[in-house]
Amino acid sequence: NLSHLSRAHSHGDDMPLCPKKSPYVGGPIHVSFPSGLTLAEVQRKNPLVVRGGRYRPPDCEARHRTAIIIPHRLREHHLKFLLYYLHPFLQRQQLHYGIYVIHQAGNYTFNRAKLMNVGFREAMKEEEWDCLFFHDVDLIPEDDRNTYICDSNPKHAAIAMDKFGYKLPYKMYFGGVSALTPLHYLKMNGFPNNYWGWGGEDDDIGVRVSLAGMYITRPSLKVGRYKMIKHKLDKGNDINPKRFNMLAKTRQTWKMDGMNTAEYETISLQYLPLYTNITVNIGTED
Ligand code: BGN
Repeated sequence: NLSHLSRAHSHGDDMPLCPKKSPYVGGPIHVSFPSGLTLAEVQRKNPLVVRGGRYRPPDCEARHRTAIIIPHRLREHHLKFLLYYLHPFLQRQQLHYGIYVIHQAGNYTFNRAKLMNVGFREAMKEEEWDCLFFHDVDLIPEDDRNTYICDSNPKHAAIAMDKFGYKLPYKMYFGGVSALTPLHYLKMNGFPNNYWGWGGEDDDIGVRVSLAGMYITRPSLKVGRYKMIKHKLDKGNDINPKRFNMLAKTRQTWKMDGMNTAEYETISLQYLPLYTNITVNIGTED
């Protein structure tokens, strides 16, 4: 009789819904970056995470299904720390979740927002996620009460980052970590595809939110705290000089450029132990 083997991962109708407030959620998290940490160690610490970086609470039916989308290139070092903190954090919140890393192939200028569009489409192909967290690879949440679920409107979660003195740098800031439902995402036609290099794409996304008739919600400054892993400006992600002009035109462009025009070629899809790795060719600027 092998029935005991499948118990932990069977999700029949008999399981109770998880409580509204998880009993495992604490308060502030002390974030440090232990040297010598390996992915094998992260794996060992998260035995209930299954192939592709997916998890469901073992003893109750989750109320929320959250996909984490992480645009990435040459930041394995940051990814390791993020996974180290994020997996236990999401488990303490009793979420059904999956982590997707969207890796930009080649060495053409980085395009964070377009990678998010790829992540949205690929994640939604696989499961009925009810919330997507668009997450920079170098930001670690510092408080358990920063719940990774969606609001009735698009949520900006990274309101208080250490590099900005734990304050919002400016009122319309929408960078770092944000959370949208599939409906929010489609309503604003996703994110822009044409911001190559650093800067402005997050502001464009913030403008889209209001052009689509929505508004930005935020956790409190106490809860929406993040530590950024220190780094220099990446090679292949130079400051985008066109960002001012593009940002001035969002009102004219948002319906013509976004989820409806995101073209890319999937090079590989790997279900790794701690995350789903999707490598894509997103082309170049025309
Ligand atoms: C802003 C950038 C954002 C960036 C924040 C925080 C621009 C557009 C020109 C108005 N916006 O200045 O992309 O996330 O700083 O670093 O550069």
